[in-house]
Amino acid sequence: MKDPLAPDILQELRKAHRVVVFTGAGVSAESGIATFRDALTGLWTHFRAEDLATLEGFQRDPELVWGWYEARRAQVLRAQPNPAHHAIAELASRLPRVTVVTQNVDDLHERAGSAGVLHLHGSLHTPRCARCGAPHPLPEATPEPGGEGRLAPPRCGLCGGLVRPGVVWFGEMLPERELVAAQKAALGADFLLCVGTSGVVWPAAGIPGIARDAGATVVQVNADASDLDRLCHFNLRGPAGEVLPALLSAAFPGAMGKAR
Ligand code: BJW
Ligand code: ZN
Repeated sequence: MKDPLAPDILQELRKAHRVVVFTGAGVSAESGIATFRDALTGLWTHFRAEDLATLEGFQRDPELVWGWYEARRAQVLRAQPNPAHHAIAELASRLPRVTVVTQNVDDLHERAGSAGVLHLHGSLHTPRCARCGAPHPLPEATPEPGGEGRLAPPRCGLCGGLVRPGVVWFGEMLPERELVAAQKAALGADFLLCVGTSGVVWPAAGIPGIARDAGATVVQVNADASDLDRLCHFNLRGPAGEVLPALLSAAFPGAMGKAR
């Protein structure tokens, strides 16, 4: 554990030219979006990933899966970016090149002002046909799920197939463009900031290691211990919405004027 204001972290951050910010569910936790593996509140503590986050689960019970994802999309639409998202967006205005790589399926980084975010696990906002792959734009308003949160998925206008959430489920390949771009950014990074991820889901979990092996300084911000603790040069323990603004304003006096 290191003090976020430790001079060595600040110096490394100030002199960085190519920064990667690698985020997971913890960055959105203070916006009221549940994480996956936190002991009491994590989604996988209450729901079975095999039923809800696999293609087989969707094929078995499309109404259960579509209803669950639409409820989560509705929650994200009501949520607001928190100071962690704002600090990450502001970092891009302080340093030459900042690439945000997220495992999250929400759009809170974009709504905080981050551009060119690489979404390794897709998005709740880009559903597509499960049969032909055609995108299927949805209205902003989400229909009310019926009993037990079930909801019939829409049908594709082109082929009549069922529309599925635009996220990456277990056993599915990550989007190639995003994964390659993220790995390339990690290879070229001199500083990688890892925020709010347990680091257990692959291949995304390999991103910090790629940066570290290529010589980058790797700093983790996490409320708890994670699988990435040993890999990181510095571990900052605490809520991202507090630690990141503190880190930013210590590194760049005057930063976070509005958001803190
Ligand atoms: C805070 C905080 C605060 C809280 N401030 N911090 C065995 C070994 C290795 C790999 C495998 C294996 N068996 C199977 C695999 C592959 C599998 C995998 O990795 N499984 C592991 C779980 C074992 N991976 C895949 O299947 C991937 N595809 C793939 O490998 O393709 C190739 C292939 C194809 C076919 C056959 C074989 C290989 C796809 C992975 C897709 C993951 N999808 C999900 C769901 C997305 C849709 C949805 O949203 O429903 O992605 S799972 C879920 O986990 C989601 C997340 O993006 C992902 C990562 O979770 P994340 O973000 O780290 O959240 P948490 O909850 O785990 O952690 C939160 C952290 O925040 C914690 O550390 C807290 O402490 C912290 N925190 N509050 C700061 N306020
Ligand atoms: Zn179709």
